[in-house]
Amino acid sequence: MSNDITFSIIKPDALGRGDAARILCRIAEAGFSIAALKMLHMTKTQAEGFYDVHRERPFFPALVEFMSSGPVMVMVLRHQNAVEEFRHLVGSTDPARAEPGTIRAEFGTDVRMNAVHGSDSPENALREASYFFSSIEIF
Ligand code: FUP
Repeated sequence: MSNDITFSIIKPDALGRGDAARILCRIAEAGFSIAALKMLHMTKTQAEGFYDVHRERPFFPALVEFMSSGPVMVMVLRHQNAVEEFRHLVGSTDPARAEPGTIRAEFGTDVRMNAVHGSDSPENALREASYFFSSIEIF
């Protein structure tokens, strides 16, 4: 399995505050290149599909509500060992526990409104990238 791509979302909290450009800068400075990028506003059904693995979790309804509450930026990023490198850059799920200097520590509010998504495995990176992009849209 190729491990040179990961999938990310700049979530509605960060986009709504106008932090997207600064987050993209942080991503570029960390050496990631953008293989695909677009802005969209997910429907509830699309957000439910994206987070299908969390369907039984108690936080699922609020997560879907939040992720469909405003526009997001979805992107595919390239880097050697992309999934792991990006999760280091993003930090822990809860911004209060995220390491200083990580994107979530700087831009996240709480465990739900945590500014960015990053895939947790190469398999999920491919699945998530293909949820939003066709193969001819990934460079
Ligand atoms: P992460 O891989 O760090 O994005 O975290 P998870 O896969 O565990 O969770 C996915 C998303 O569910 C998080 F980004 C935010 C949301 N979530 C909550 O809203 N509440 C929780 O208690 C845990 C996760």
